[in-house]
Amino acid sequence: MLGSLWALATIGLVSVQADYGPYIQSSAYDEGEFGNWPTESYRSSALIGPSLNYIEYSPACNDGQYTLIAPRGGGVPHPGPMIIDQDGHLVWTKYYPGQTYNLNIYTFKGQDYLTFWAGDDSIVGHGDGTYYLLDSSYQEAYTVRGANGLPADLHEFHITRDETAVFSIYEVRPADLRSANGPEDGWIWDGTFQEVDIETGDLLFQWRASEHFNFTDVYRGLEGNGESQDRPWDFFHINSIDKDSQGNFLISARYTNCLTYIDGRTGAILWRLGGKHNSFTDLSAGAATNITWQHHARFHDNDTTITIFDNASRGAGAPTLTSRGLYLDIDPDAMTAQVRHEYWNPHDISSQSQGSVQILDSGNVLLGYGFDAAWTEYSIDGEVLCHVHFGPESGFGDGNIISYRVFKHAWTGFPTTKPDIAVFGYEASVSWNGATEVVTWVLEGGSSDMNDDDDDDLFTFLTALPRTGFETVLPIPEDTTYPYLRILALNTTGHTLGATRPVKWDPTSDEVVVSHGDEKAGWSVAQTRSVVFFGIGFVSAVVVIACGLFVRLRLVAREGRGPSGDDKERGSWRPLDGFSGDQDLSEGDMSEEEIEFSLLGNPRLASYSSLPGEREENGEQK
Ligand SMILES: *[C@@H]1O[C@H](CO)[C@@H](O)[C@H](O)[C@H]1NC(C)=O
Ligand SMILES: *[C@@H]1O[C@H](CO)[C@@H](O)[C@H](O)[C@H]1NC(C)=O
Ligand SMILES: *[C@@H]1O[C@H](CO)[C@@H](O)[C@H](O)[C@H]1NC(C)=O
Ligand SMILES: *[C@@H]1O[C@H](CO)[C@@H](O)[C@H](O)[C@H]1NC(C)=O
Ligand SMILES: CC(=O)N[C@H]1CO[C@H](CO)[C@@H](O)[C@@H]1O
Repeated sequence: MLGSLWALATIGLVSVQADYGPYIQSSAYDEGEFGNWPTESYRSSALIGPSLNYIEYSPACNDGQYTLIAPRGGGVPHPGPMIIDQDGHLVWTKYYPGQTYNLNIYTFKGQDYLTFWAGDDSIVGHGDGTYYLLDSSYQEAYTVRGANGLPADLHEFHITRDETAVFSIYEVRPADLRSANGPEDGWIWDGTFQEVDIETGDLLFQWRASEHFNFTDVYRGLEGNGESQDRPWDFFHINSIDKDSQGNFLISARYTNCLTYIDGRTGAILWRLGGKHNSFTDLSAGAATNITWQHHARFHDNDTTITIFDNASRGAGAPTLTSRGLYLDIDPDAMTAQVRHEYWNPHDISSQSQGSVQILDSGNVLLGYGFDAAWTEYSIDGEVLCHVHFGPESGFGDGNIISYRVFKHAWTGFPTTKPDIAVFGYEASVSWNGATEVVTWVLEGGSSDMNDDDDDDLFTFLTALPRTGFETVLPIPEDTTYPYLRILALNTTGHTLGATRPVKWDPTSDEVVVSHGDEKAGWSVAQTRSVVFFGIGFVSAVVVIACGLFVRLRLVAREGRGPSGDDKERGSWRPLDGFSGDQDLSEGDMSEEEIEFSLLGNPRLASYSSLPGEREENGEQK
């Protein structure tokens, strides 16, 4: 038995990962050879996953947390929030109508929620939509909109330490624009923010820039706007809001080139950092206060420091200066500001809009480059640890694939759907959108497709493999005679978290059988099968996983393993010094054993899914 399990593990390990995985330092990727937005596709799911290019990599980025982006742009057919694991594989995505921005995770009343904005972003650079809070099963626990009917804008949604929500609003209002050489009866997009109670939607505080700022305080001219109600002047452009322990607010507004600290009771301006009325003495010879078109200001360290993404250049003409992350020490008694750390990218990214800075739980610092499809994880001192492209560098500034901000957090997801399964020939592919806790997939065979009241014991263990990537491919043992197959999802302690619907299996059929787990039909999954399963399969599964890990360690230890298939850029994950994606590793350099591995590994998903006669079982695809 051990022998056959070993063989299984060996086969399984190389064909276990259906996702291709990230590119490593691929210049072809960055030159756009794989398209405007390189993606992964899967057999068992119609979702599109990200295809990343790791330019720099360090194990210091491996904290087990997930990267959060909201891809959108001209090259993104179905925008939506997206969770990516630390090896670059899709974990969860969902398509929303309109566009999505600002995917993040907050703890609210003791529970973790995914938060993001979705809606219409076509209103000259801002939006009208809804903020969503999804719980750990990806259900909408709360939605938040602007109070008093004002439009909820895409630039900010932040849950404060008081467990309230603050967010941005762009409201069309009349204004006397004579001080800006405009008409007396002019129109503005007023820079507004609200603080509301998340559960009731009650308005707690509201602030309007036009009531506190002079129109001469900004760095953007009318540029032909302001004359009429349908062409208001966006003079302020609020893009972040934070609240401190004293109940005051810190906001960033792009066209003021400053951060503004606002009294949380009266709305009065207490101080400004940068811009035309800078309140601070700059102890760093200008570097702490010379911010321009900045984004995403946040307090840290008991409100004694601030992080900022400096320079979303406006993009009119190519930006020449490089964007930076800033970590500032603020002394509001002495009114001094000083650079504690700066985060410069050696790859010279100029982001003409958007962007973010996050101090991670690990102490590293993550920058999202907004309009340019990149994120970089730095040590706190500013050393680049990981630098990742999620779109080709040749397309930076083109807007084909962008993410407003990029965050990284711990997350545990238990979807309410069943896993998705696709079966063809002697391979069964399985994935489960959003399930973070699955470590083992168990293939079972049965004599009938079962109904709700059937006994789970009628299914028999066939094989088990560790989960890697979004989709895992399990080889169906050649001596299998069962006409129905299903796949169970197990967590680290061997408990069943879910099961695919049983699908009819005929190895001679030229049709791919697919069952999507988000469909309503079919029997429900028994949650407490672990005891029954334990006796039959769990021990075997543990042995398989142990064998698999051992084989994997051997593979990783091997120097210079070539990529597989006809795509020489890709392969399973390996350290950067082991393999550069642009290296030409011809098969001549590989041993027979290695070639055999490479033929088994990384099946071409495209040819699989384009087979004729593909059909859906259990109803139509969502
Ligand atoms: C606006 O301009 C007036 C007149 O110059 C000045 O007194 C006032 O302090 C300014 N307000 C702000 C917020 O800068
Ligand atoms: C601000 O200061 C930094 C550090 O001295 C410098 O690199 C950057 O170019 C300056 N930016 C502007 C807009 O002057
Ligand atoms: C945080 O700052 C406030 C004053 O701004 C101070 O009273 C408090 O003690 C500080 N807390 C910590 C943990 O340092
Ligand atoms: C595995 O799942 C079971 C059932 O949901 C749960 O009780 C157990 O705590 C889980 N194990 C781990 C390590 O999370
Ligand atoms: C800090 C920095 O590099 N700022 C630049 C951002 O982009 C604008 C517009 O291109 C420049 O004027 C700033 O100097």
